[in-house]
Amino acid sequence: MTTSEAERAAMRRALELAVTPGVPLGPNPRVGCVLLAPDGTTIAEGFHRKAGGPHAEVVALAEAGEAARGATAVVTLEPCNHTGRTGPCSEALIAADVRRVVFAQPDINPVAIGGAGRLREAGIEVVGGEMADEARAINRTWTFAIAHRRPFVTWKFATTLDGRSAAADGTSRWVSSRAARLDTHRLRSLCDTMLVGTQTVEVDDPELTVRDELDEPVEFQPLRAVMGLRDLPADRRIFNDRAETIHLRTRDPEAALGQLFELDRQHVFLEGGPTLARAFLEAGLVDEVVAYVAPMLLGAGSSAVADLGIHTIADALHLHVTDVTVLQGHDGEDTNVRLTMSRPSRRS
Ligand code: AOF
Ligand code: ZN
Repeated sequence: MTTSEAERAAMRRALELAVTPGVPLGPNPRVGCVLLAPDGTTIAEGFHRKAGGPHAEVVALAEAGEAARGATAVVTLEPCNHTGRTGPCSEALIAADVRRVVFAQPDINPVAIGGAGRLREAGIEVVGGEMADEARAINRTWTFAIAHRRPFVTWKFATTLDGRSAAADGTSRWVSSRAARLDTHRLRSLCDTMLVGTQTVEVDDPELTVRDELDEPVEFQPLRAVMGLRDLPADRRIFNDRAETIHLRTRDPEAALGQLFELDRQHVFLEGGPTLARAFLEAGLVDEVVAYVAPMLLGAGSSAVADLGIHTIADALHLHVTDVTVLQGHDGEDTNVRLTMSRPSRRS
């Protein structure tokens, strides 16, 4: 079945609504909905504000009232079919006597699936898949986490041009320029969890909060997670009251991600040291790499990742570069290059 020009325009608008600024990220997907009258004019709009709040369809139906009768609902995600934090949207659309539903991304969340089938059963025309790629892109990590039953992992590190994360004496403070540090905070704010190892907490004592240009903590703080078996001193900055913190008592990346998934976490920003990076790489649990490279040479010092046991070039881990950006600071010295790379895979 095909869609009309008015429905495609409504879908573009619904995608815009879904990413309304200020909508908190996770654990729920971003969803937008537009209700169209039979003549193609807009009756009502809605978007999902936060977990626990009404779904996009329900917001639009409430705004439309009686006018929803005979309307077409254009939604960025297949309407849900479950009673979770709120009731099923499939039933709400049926009760409102909507005639047709056009949705973008099929819902693969096991608890919510079946909306399209339920609507068809009730005699409603249903078209799925319209602009599905665009819808998936705005819920990239939600989609990944639901599909893989674990959070998406972005590993971030900063090195010199010769791949050193710290000098031989352990000092590392200025490997990242100010521009790179600000950029890191921006990327942190797009994740729901920041993960480091106990070693990093003991040695570097990072606060792991998201801060703005004035170094003030922003409103929505990701969860701070530290993994490892050893006990940590309570006075570490990660335990301050600026954000929530959890200590995962495991050294196993898969177990840590499993626990985080149980906590509804979908995007982990891995900021630990070389040992933690190695553990995740060896487990095949790094999906994206963000590297800040400083125009500096050290010639000695620790590397971004510990020994992976690769002795010959044929065994190297390969990455695909997806973005290269020069981060220019206020003076010429303050420059880093950010490289974003996708999932490494071993060449066979
Ligand atoms: C949303 N917003 O607009 C739609 C969703 O947390 P619950 O119980 O409200 O259910 C969340 C699930 O409902 C979500 O993972 C997705 O599968 C489905 N649809 N969710 O948060 C919406 N339409
Ligand atoms: Zn719903």
